[in-house]
Amino acid sequence: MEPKQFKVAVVGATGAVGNLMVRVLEERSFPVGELKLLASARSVGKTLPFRGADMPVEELTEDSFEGVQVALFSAGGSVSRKFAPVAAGAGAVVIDNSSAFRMDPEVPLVVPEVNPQAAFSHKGIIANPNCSTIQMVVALKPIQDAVGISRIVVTTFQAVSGTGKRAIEELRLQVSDIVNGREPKREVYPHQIAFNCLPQIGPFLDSGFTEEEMKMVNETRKIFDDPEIRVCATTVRVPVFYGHSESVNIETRKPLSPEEARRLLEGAPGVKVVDRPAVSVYPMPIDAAGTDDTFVGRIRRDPSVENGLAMWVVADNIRKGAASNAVQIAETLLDGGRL
Ligand code: NAP
Ligand code: 3JN
Repeated sequence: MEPKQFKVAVVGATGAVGNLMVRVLEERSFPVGELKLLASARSVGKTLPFRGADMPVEELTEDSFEGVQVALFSAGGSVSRKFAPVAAGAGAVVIDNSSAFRMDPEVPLVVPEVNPQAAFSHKGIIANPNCSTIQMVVALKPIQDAVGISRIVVTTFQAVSGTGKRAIEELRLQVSDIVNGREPKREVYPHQIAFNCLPQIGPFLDSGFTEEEMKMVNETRKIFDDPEIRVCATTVRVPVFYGHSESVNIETRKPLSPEEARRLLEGAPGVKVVDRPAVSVYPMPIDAAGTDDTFVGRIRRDPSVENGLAMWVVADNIRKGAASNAVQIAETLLDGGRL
């Protein structure tokens, strides 16, 4: 019998994440029988390579989803809010990269290494978490399972690719302008990003936290199915192209030594422990970029609290943090016989 093939749509295919979704579908040999690349009217006439062919980009419309079985969305929240229900209504399983449905109790929020079973309860839409949440929960899952986590304090160092293709270009141009003695231009971020750090990702809320910070709090609770877990996040944009880094401090419910934590992490799916401080070996975004693993190092006791551990967690934000996680969700459905 011929293996089953699927009609797959990628919405936002010309963007930083969508482009990579197409590449990841190819790299991971997802059984794509037919591929539909969708973006705004601006992109009609463009093509993207897939399995050696140049595939045309079409304009996203209400009629785009006829016969589509899997629809990967990454064109922002307003596009998802309008078109994800249209795609689901046409019979597709939508895997949505935006925040539009993440906290909807009817929509599973899935990281395959952490809560794969949640995917099977979908009603047409599955949400992909925020990139900063994904890498943190992949690293913390084995510890949560073994001893429980009561509190997380996290500071992120987020690459510009998380803001999309215009931000990648803005950092490149600003670096080039500055090293050549020209005044840097600023369009995407509120301040110069080259040679700088911005302690703001997304709009500020009345609480003083940003939206990005609250995504980490609320999504972690939903994915771990633990409304009690306390999370305090500070999210910072740094002049790195690819790869988010995170300084993570946790308080565990039962004691866990750094050695035991390291052993648990070494056996965890999707995790690579890189932790030889004596020879300056630890995770760095330049090494994580282009991979699908979550790298953990600097594992040590946090002596400032009882049952405290500190660690450093790095992953490619648009691969594991977005495109690869979305394709892995589709693979989870496929392997579970739900496609
Ligand atoms: P990007 O590089 O700016 O790309 C945006 C994509 O959306 C482009 O393909 C664009 O098409 C398309 N688009 C915009 N408006 C559209 C419309 N009205 N109709 C159809 N297509 C439209 O952004 P990105 O970095 O890829 O991110 C896209 C979205 O993915 C974000 O807004 C966010 O919701 C999500 N995201 C999630 C994570 C995560 O943490 N999981 C990380 C990054 C991004 P054109 O090229 O034709 O304009
Ligand atoms: O800034 C980053 O590093 C990640 C950005 C994610 C993002 C950017 C624009 C809109 C999101 C997201 O996935 O949470 C959204 C959104 O859909 O709200």
